[in-house]
Amino acid sequence: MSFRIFSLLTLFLVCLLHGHSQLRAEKPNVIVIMADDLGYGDVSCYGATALKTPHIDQLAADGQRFTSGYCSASTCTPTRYSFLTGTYAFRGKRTGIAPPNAPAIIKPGTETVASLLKRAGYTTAVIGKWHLGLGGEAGPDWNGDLKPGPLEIGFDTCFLLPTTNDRVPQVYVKDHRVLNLDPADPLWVGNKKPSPDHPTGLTHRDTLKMDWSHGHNSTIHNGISRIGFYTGGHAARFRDEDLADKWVEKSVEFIEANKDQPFFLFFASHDIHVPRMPHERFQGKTSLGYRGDSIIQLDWCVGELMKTLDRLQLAENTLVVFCSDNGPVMDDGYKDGALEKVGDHRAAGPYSGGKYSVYEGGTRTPFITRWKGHIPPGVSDELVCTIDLPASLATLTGQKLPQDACRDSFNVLDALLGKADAAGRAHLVQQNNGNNGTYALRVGKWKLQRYDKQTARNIIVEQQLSNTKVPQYQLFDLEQDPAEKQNVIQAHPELAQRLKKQLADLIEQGSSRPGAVAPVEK
Ligand code: NG6
Ligand code: CA
Repeated sequence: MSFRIFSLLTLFLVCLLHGHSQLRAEKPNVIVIMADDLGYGDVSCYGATALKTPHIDQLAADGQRFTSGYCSASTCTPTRYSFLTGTYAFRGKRTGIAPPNAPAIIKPGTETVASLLKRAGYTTAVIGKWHLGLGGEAGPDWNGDLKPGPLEIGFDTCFLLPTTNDRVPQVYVKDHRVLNLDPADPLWVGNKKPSPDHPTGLTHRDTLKMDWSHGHNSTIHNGISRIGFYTGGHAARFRDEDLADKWVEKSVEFIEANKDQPFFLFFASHDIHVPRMPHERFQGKTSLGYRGDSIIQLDWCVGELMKTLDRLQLAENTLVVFCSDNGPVMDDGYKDGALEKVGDHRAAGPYSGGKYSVYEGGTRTPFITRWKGHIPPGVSDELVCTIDLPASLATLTGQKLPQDACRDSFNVLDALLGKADAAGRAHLVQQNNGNNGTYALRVGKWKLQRYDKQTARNIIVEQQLSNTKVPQYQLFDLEQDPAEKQNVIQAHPELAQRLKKQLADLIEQGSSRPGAVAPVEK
């Protein structure tokens, strides 16, 4: 080959590679790590001192740590629904905490963060807890094809815990099937005792390795009784202790297989939801009991994912978002010592409330973005929410959203990327569970709470769950009173009126994203 041809070829290759890297720069890989029931104050970069979370802290040190980062609901199913669809869960049907045999809540054809990234050329996966239902109206066909599910709403592949691990069954779902299911031992799942002699947390309580405190007293698996009943599927069942390792193993496989093209991974950790049963190597590692040990396990998972990105030289080509699906809870149905061992640890940080509550502790959670070389390290006070990820990632990857899709998702990309002077949301509606008339509206420093049933749950998270009587409306000044202790509604009647109307409008209008319209009801 002549020197001239060689030079031209080299030049051509350099251009090609350069062009390729420029293209990649606009389509970084995206990993959303969603923790389960992790509170604002549960990790050391948000103030925890009872334990250390070095890997999550490192993410924060390398990226933006948000002080007003939210999930949209204070329970799992509605937050996951609105993170994926970009639409407030109270607009949807059956978006409250899903029971074991729930059908798929997000209908095929719905635009999701996964479908829009898939359209942009990404390979998409969800690995971990699903809890958004599987199957058609009749519910999941556990021994057949479990669809519709994630694969019908934009995910190329999935490896799931189908509901949440305090609910039956304890099996993995890979794409459309229960993994390792022996047809000779079919899996049955129901809400009635299948036979009079079926052992439960009530009849065999003394055999349990972790006792229940409320609910959670039906079928026993791995020495832990659950919500709901099941029989069969023995070869498919997993051990609670191995869940985190499995999520990491499957995620590393997925990242390795897709290292040369853009990928989206929704890493849906089950930590630190009940039953908290971390791997033996994490048990006893903190003074906080299994709740704290599960936080250490979650931190380990984050470390493993980041090591994988480093090993494959993907850290500068991957946007990582770390968030939680709702705020903290101590006793959520099992006697795991969380309440007794909490000491000075404040799981919701300076905030009141936690899981099930629209006080800040219910939805204001750790929220970190990291994209090495693209996001400057720092702390951001901008208001951002997991519901904004669809519109923001659509902007990042140049995708247009259909008018009736992602109806409450705001493009806050610049805030997520830590750009100077970038603004987050102007307002955010919070909810607790399903569509039950409990809402809050944050606008700037003001927070309006609305309770159509006039009861609020669990205002001090480090206490046993309780219901407290509250007025229908309360108003708080989050700047003066972040813990929402002083209801100042009497002192600001006009402001309260305005916020009540704004909240009612946001609920009734059917959409809040500029340009979006609610679909016509059929
Ligand atoms: C509640 C359960 C709780 C937990 C929650 C869902 C009882 C008494 N309580 O109904 O243990 O499973 O649902 O949590 O059964 S979530 O994080 O998935 O929303
Ligand atoms: Ca949760």
